[in-house]
Amino acid sequence: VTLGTSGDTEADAAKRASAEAAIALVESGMRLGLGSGTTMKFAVEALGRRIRAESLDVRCIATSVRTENWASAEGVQLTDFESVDGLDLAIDGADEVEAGTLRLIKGLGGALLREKVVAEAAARFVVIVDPSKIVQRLGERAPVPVEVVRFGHEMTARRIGAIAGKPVLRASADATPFITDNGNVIYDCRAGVISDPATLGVGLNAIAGVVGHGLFLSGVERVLVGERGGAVREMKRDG
Ligand code: A5P
Repeated sequence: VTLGTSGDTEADAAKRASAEAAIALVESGMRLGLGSGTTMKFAVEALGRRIRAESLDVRCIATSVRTENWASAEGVQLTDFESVDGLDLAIDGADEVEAGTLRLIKGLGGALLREKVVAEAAARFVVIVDPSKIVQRLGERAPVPVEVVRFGHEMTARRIGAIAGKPVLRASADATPFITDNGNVIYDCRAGVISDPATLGVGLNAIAGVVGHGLFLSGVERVLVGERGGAVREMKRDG
């Protein structure tokens, strides 16, 4: 379904709406974290438009090489953690958002490790999604991606499988293992609804060879959910 003159599908319209609502939070002088994924592409484009229209002074750290390329194409200035102590605001997509708790699964795009480094560096972390990402319980739909160093990854996967469900080595389109921007592989673990995400996260972090996982269990300030008609709903944590 195509809406308006922009060529957006309805899903794109929802992503674009959430992305633009997040970029409206940006102020000149901010240091920003830019996440990865198709929703973030709309955000980087919206940021580029605001920078050009308002001559905003913002410096950004991107969570993937892809996002870096989008930012450069939009004239968005990039920096690094050698030059900045922290970030004012990080904006990123998600693969699942648990209603009520705002806990996330991320990493279906493969950028989970840098995404977590950037989210933890930011004073505020805002998540942008379309309604398809909202779940009642984490694990309902998405597997948990786990980033693993290549040395001994088969052994590491056996240990992951003991606590996280069957680990499946992620493949690229040409059937070779998918390699992250950090030179690692990813195992996607699917065990259905996750009864205790905190314990699973701690357990994964304790396995040698695991460098990160896609459970983001704290730190989200708010989730901006774009609706297909272009409205944006703000989700906050219950209680
Ligand atoms: C990237 O590693 C993921 O964590 C993304 O945030 C996630 O896949 C969202 O991407 P979309 O906006 O394309 O759904």
